[in-house]
Amino acid sequence: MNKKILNKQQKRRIAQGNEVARKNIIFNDLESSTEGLEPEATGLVITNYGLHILIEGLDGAHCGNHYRCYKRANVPSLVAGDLVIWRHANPFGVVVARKNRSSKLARVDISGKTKSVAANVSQIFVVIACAPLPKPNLIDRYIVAAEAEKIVVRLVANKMDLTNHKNLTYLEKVISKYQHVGYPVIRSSVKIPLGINLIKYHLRNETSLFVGQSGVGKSSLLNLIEPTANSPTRTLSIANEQGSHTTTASKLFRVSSGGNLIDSPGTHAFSLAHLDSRQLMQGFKDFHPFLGQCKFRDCIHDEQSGCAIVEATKKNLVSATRLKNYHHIRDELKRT
Ligand SMILES: Nc1nc2c(ncn2[C@@H]2O[C@H](COP(=O)(O)OP(=O)(O)OP(=O)(O)O)[C@@H](O)[C@H]2O)c(=O)[nH]1
Ligand SMILES: [Mg+2]
Ligand SMILES: [Zn+2]
Repeated sequence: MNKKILNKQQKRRIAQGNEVARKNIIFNDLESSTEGLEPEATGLVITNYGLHILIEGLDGAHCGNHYRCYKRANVPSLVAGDLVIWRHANPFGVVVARKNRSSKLARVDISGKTKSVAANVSQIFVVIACAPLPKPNLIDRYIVAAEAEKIVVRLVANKMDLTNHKNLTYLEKVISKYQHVGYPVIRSSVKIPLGINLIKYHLRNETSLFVGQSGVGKSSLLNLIEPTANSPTRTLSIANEQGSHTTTASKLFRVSSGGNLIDSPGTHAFSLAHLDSRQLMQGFKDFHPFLGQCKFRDCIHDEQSGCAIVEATKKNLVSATRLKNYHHIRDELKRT
């Protein structure tokens, strides 16, 4: 067994920035050695930097402090909000286990792998704005991902100071659609400011997650809610009014007025291919009163005659856009 976690040569190679060598050295040592490691303790994942993980110690002398850690190879993937068992060491601690998750908000990435955005989240705030204008298809996807995990959903309509006659009409149409389904909407602005105390109020005693298109102002809201967060923000591209993916990894912040808030990177797409059709329907709770009323038991709720949900769209009881989004998402689910 190695006496030291890292010898001089290994430290020099790491200092030279050889990332592959660094990963191999650390991993080999982690798997083979326990020397220099303090006893097991609990920790909270603040963020996953890829090569290492930033955790907050939750007990003993390490309580409230942040530590960089590697994880043992047998530990499943870690994301902001995960609770872990770890062992302190210098310069890197070691995560030895991940605790069971009460929830995980996940999507499928380009390579087809299910990727968690955050863990142990109790509510999500879907942030929308008048610039960039909201995409209802994306909003519905966040909602489905949250409802599948029984996570409370709230919407935040940010940048209210930038509304004009044209974009306000569209924004209010979107807002009323989701209010009709039963989702609360907070109107906010970082510049005026507006709605910040209401968001803070709902953050207390919860672990919350900000999701939304790039550039809607998630990190700006976070910085106003918790100035010590100091999360990077960036101006929208003037050419297309799109954000530039300023936040690159989900990161958890302790809010001094109460609660944990996880800021996540903006997305232009959010694939839900990992869900099954039952979970998908869970995300469309405005359809539920009509289920069982379709003419055919195996109704796929499209234009076929006798579909009670289609009929409901004609009476404006259900949004036709939501039904269209339901079909979009259903078409990409794995066959279950
Ligand atoms: N006028 C106005 N501008 C805002 C408001 N909130 C954010 N912004 C601006 O919008 C731009 C994008 O804000 P960010 O906070 O970086 O957006 P984000 O949602 O975190 O973006 P990603 O990290 O890329 O997902 C910045 O230039 C902010 O200053 C607001 O309420 N009003
Ligand atoms: Mg951001
Ligand atoms: Zn039907």
